[in-house]
Order: sequence, then C-alpha cells, then structure tokens
Amino acid sequence: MNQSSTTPFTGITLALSKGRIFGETLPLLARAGIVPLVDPDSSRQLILPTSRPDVRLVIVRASDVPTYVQRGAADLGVAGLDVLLEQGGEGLYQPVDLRIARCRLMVAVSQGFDYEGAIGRGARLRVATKYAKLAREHFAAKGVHVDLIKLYGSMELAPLTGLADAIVDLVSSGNTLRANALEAVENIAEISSRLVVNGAAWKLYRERLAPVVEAIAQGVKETF
Ligand code: PRT
Ligand code: MG
Repeated sequence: MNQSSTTPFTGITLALSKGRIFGETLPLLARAGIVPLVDPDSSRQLILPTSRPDVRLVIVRASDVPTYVQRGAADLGVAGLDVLLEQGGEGLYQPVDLRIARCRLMVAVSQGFDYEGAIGRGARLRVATKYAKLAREHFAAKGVHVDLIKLYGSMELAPLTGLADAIVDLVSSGNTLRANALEAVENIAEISSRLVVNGAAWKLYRERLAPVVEAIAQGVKETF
C-alpha cells in the first residue's frame, strides 16, 4: 500500500470528474477521512493521493467514470444517474445515492413553441440531445415520433438556431433555459450522483471496500 509511481498501487482507487461532482463529493469524502493532497483545479495531475495512503482518486471525464469502474481500473466511482441510465451501468453495483449534483432531465422548447399542439398533430419532432437513449425511450413511451439529433454540448442552442424543435437536457437552477428564452415542458427523471462499485471487486474485496462505502454512506446521512 504505497503511492509511489514505481510500485503498483494496491489500495482503493476512486474515479470521479472535475467540476461540480468533485466539489460536492469532497465534503462527503472528508467525512470518511479521505482528503485529496492535491487540488485538481490547480494541478495537471490526474492521479491524486489522499490523506489515506490506501485511497487514491483518479480524475476522468464524467461520462468515462462507468468505464473505469466497469473495467476495474477504478474500484469505486462517482457518476451522475443521467450517465448511468444513458450508458446502462452494466456490471456496476450502486450502493449509495450521494444526493449531490442534483438536477432534472427535462424536455425544453423555445418559449411560445406549441409543444402539446405539435405532439397532438402527430408532427415529427426534431429533438437535440446528448442523451440519445433516454430521449428515444421517453418519446417511444409517449408514442411520439422523433428525429434525434445527437449533440455533445450546448444543447440550448439547437432550438434557437432552428436545428431542433426541442432538446432533452439537464436543468438545475433553470437559469440557462431562461437566459436562452427556452422553457421546460416535461420532466423525464430526477437526477443525482451515485457511488458505483465494480461488481466483481465488490464480491472479491468486499471487506476492503465496504468500510469506505459505509463511511461515505454515513457522510451522506450526516450531511443531508
Ligand atoms: O463537462 P464535460 O463534457 O467534461 O462532462 P459533463 O458535462 O458530463 O460534466 P459536468 O461536470 O458538467 O456534469 C457532471 C454531472 O453533473 C452530470 O452528469 C449530472 O449528473 C450533474 N449535473 C447536475 C449537471 C447539472 N446539474 C447541470 N445543470 N450537469 C450539467 N448541467 C448543465 C446542463 O447540461 C445545462 O447546460 O448545466 C446547465 C443547466 O444548469 P442551470 O443551473 O442553468 O439550470
Ligand atoms: Mg459539462
């Protein structure tokens, strides 16, 4: 159990993304006695040692967290339910709702666009989103025909430029929708971040992982 680069790391590796998830996970980790020794915002380091020599953090893209944990490159991870639902979350055990980075997955349109009318007429709706699977499932369940337009960011721009009639995106404060003259018309899912564990690692190394998982779960209980 050491963190030098010459010896393989034998402790617990936790994958998480920079930004809001990192910021909101830190207090929960601190309650579990895990404090990063390096600030990922001011350092280029992607592997962060912590106050616990047997625990390290790896910084990855939010949508890459499930891959790291599924393939065992990380034992634990923090991932948004949006990412887990969109990707399927296969092989992942999800023991703790961390109740952080909360938001809603919603359908939004330009203010004044007659969404219900368009659906009622059976119009084929052009929907821009990075959540292709979740959007497809949502509209299929409603029996609405859609042309899905896959985007990787700035979904809010699509209705404003005529690229799409509607978007499926995350909304938290609603400020981004308001600033772009959009309005939410449907709620698809309540989202928060989940602690995810590699299913095989959980079976093999449960006595090593469980104390960390339980400490984080306890942190959530004390925080919310
Ligand atoms: O940025 P990057 O491309 O690396 O990846 P990412 O965008 O997936 O990462 P990040 O850090 O932006 O988001 C990580 C996770 O945070 C998401 O997977 C969600 O589970 C969660 N989360 C919570 C959010 C939001 N709230 C949120 N509001 N993720 C994104 N947003 C965006 C939203 O897409 C929209 O553009 O913020 C904007 C709306 O915010 P409001 O406050 O104006 O409504
Ligand atoms: Mg982002």
